[in-house]
Amino acid sequence: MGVVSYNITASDKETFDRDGYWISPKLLDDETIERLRAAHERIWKKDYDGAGHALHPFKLSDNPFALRKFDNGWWINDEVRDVVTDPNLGQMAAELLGEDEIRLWHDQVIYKPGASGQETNAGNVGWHQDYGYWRASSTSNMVTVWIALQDTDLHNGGMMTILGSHKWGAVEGSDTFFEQDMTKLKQRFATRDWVEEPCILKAGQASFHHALTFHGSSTNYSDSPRLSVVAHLMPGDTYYREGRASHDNVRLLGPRPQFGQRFDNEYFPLLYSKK
Ligand SMILES: O=C(O)CCC(=O)C(=O)O
Repeated sequence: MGVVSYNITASDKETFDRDGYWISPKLLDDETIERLRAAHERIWKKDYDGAGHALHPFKLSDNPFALRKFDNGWWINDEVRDVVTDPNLGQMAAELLGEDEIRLWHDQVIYKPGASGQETNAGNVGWHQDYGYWRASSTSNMVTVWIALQDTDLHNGGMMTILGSHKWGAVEGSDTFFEQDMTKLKQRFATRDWVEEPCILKAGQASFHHALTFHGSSTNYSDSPRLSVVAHLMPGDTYYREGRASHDNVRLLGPRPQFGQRFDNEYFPLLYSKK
């Protein structure tokens, strides 16, 4: 149960630093994968654990092919919480980012319906940089862990990353997750070498991508939904930075957030500390 322990090698870190992403070995056992798949079903039925609430209440779209996304699943689901706060995930993130401490920024539970061969872009995730949304955070040295709950490739709408794009810095207007015209976005952002790399994962494997790495995904042509659980992780001393676009997480600092205030309260659990 939980995330297996894995020590990042020098070669893994070299890959992450060079390419902006790294594919892990299988991190979840089959039982945990099944529990998370069941957790998905419960979440979409609004069967929540505890007496908690969502930061953004989820509403099912009328379009059956629309992407479903639930932020902060760990607030309302025990299985998601166990995985996205797992110390082993934190340790891998710390070693890849070269940080001593890792906290959870937030998670996402993502469901991309199968379109059974139909052409639809309703499940697309537009080319974007995660840091395009996270500029209220003091550092871009953050990482996203995208955990597959089934074998995932381009046929079922798997993610693609743009090789080495984490070296491009924070690109203006890169908060384009919800724009679904991939061609248009490519025309906008492909001002340098644009090499699309598919993240091909077996169930239980994860891709770790840097917060500045461009990524996105297209249609799930298969007959089954593509399920994932995603942890966005940050260094332990990340704080609220002045003069940057806001993010809903800033609300979690309290009614009067201060520039310089660390994201270190109970909404941002510490996963790992080397000290
Ligand atoms: O699920 C996808 O296809 C993309 C998710 C994403 O953008 C992310 O996890 O940062």
